[in-house]
Amino acid sequence: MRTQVGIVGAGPAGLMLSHLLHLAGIESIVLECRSRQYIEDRVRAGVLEQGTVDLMIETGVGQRLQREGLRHDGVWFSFGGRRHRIHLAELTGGRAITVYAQQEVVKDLVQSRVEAGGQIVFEVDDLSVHDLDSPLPKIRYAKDGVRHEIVCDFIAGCDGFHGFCRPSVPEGVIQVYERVYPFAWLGILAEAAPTSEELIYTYTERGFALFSMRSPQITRLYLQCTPDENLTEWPDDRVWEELCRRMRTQDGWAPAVGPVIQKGVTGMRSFVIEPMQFGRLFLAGDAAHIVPPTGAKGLNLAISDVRVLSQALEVFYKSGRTDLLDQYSAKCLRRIWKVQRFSWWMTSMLHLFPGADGFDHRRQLAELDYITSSRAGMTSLAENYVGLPLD
Ligand code: FAS
Ligand code: PHB
Repeated sequence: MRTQVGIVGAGPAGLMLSHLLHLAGIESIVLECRSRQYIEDRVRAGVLEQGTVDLMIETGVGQRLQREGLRHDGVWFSFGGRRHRIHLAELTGGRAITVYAQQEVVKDLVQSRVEAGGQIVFEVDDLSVHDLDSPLPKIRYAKDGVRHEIVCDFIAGCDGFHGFCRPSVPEGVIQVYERVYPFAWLGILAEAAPTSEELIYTYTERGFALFSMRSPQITRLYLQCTPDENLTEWPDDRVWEELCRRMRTQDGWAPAVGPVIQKGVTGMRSFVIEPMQFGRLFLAGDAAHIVPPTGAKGLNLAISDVRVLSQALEVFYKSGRTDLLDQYSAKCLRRIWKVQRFSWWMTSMLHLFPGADGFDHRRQLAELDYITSSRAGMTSLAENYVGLPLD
């Protein structure tokens, strides 16, 4: 088989790349090791930056997002038993976040690719990449026991953190920058109508908690736990008791309790590789970087990577110019490190670190007091939270 761009991974990065290339008249094949059902049911992120929303609408895959997405012009920070609102839209010239689940983004992109006759091969295994530093890199894989080879002009490694493409880069080429946090998030989905219309980030002496949602019927909640937390020790009523204990505010607000329909623990790390390219292999999304979810940036960063890559590939195919491809890594990394800084800062401000003492607690409270009372402080947070303007 032959294609222009071979894409490994049908997550938000791989699917959006295939969609953008299609709009530019560039052919691609997406290879995914899971089934279509699995990737469309996988619970992950839930917050879209303004730039991600605009891109989906501009490129014709935003209809359902516009109908079902929940636009939020503000976000709340709760500490000392009181909630404080940051008016995102007022502080950023009308930009906001939209709550729309990652699996819905994936469904919309798969649907659009399939309707446009795009090629997505699900349930592949034994995938490998070859001749990355040649003009014709290759992807080999098996499907239903039959081996296949795709000859490409370029390969996009969009196969996530645990994927195959990054480890395929020869030893010594990639520099890794990493921070693993000494805590994790226990997250639940619950059939309970959200009792707040906007997200609430909560700091308490018992640890962090986050109130989010997926729809007017479904609440999404997280609480800080240990990295090796044992879920069997967290029956639903204990989860609710701890969530309400951390989140309840002096004015009597608390999340509504309801049946828990999904529960999981997500580890937290900051991870970046440099460069994000080796020969004709371009890495994007979680394959190249991980952010702790406190800043709600993972999905959005994956989308901004492939926006840069698709523009560079379009210029290459239209004019033969390779300068934008050569600049891909540096251009993405400039944004990635700003987003890493914001995600690390939100994580450091809102979580309890082992060994933290009274000084740390007072300092975190002072930081929260500053960002919710200083216009300069809240503007900086708002600008980063809705998504830094694209270069
Ligand atoms: P993805 O991981 O989404 O997609 C990679 C795809 O490649 C997957 O479909 C995988 O099956 C496939 N693949 C892997 N290896 C392969 C192989 N060898 N061959 C073929 N296919 C292969 N971000 C937030 O902002 N908020 C959140 O609440 C949040 N929650 C998260 C919870 C979890 C458990 C995880 C892991 C991440 C979460 N994130 C969250 C971050 C998340 O949103 C990611 O940033 C986002 O999925 C990145 O998209 P991709 O880079 O496309 O990678
Ligand atoms: C979510 O809704 O899943 C969510 C929201 C905000 C975050 C992380 C996750 O910071």
